[in-house]
Amino acid sequence: MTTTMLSQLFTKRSASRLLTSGVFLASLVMAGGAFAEQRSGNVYGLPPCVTTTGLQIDSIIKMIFWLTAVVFVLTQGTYIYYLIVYRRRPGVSAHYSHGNNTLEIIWTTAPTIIFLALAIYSNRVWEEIHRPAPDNALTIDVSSYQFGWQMRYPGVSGKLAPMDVRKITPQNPFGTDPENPKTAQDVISTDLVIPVGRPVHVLLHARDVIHSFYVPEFRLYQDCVPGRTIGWVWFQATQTGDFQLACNQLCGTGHYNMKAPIKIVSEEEFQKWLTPRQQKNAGIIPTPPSVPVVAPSPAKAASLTAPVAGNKL
Ligand SMILES: [Cu+2]
Repeated sequence: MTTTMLSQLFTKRSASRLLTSGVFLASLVMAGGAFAEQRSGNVYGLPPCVTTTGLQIDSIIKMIFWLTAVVFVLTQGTYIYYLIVYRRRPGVSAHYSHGNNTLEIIWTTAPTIIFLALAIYSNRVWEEIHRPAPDNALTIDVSSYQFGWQMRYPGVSGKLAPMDVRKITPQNPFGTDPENPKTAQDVISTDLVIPVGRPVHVLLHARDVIHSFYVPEFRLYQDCVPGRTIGWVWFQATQTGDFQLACNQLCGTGHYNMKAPIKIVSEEEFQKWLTPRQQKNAGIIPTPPSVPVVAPSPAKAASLTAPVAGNKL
């Protein structure tokens, strides 16, 4: 690059543009920091993925990302190469091209094939995600409202009390039948506790306005619509951990604070959490331990503390 070209590049106007771009980039970096505070994992990449269907979505995202990256480098590289090699030079006259049919056919056909292949593959993943929940799925009623979430788990019967969206009122937020004995047995929670490795089927409801069930780590985003039961959503967690359910539809002044903790736990821990609540609602009083606690005799106590052959720590 010659000195004249450099001086042309850095005029007053371009300097101010550079400054604006710098401020914009700095804002992006700061916004990234704020984002990182809320989400675990890589700030500039995707958050960790903890569901089986999420992994399938990630495979599409990664495929599209790398395809786009390759095309970007190829096209922009060619563009920059031509800009430099065929720049305006004294004594060199311009060459006028009238197109090339072979090239036109190639760069029209290639993207068409790529887009069709991506559409077919994406559609296959979409169908797999939207198939009905497996029979062993745990069904949870997720109810959204301004500005919070409530979950309803099945009681001791293992089945949720039936509900009707038309019966949802402030006094009956889940739209269940008060006369049905299962209604009192349902377990209500403000946390979404789910067992790892088991399919979870969520029935999404909204009591007032449109909300959205949004968990980036599940790669899941589905609106909850008043007067409707959204029943297609199910997922299976692949690892334990604490996450956050956040509303992703601007639903009012308290929208920013409309969140609920998600706890993915082992099946054993899940039963430890759910069973006492089910028993309490069913009026079952926990029975005392059947084996009485008796202090061992001195001889027995000595045998208990003696090292056992073959036991190695
Ligand atoms: Cu909201």
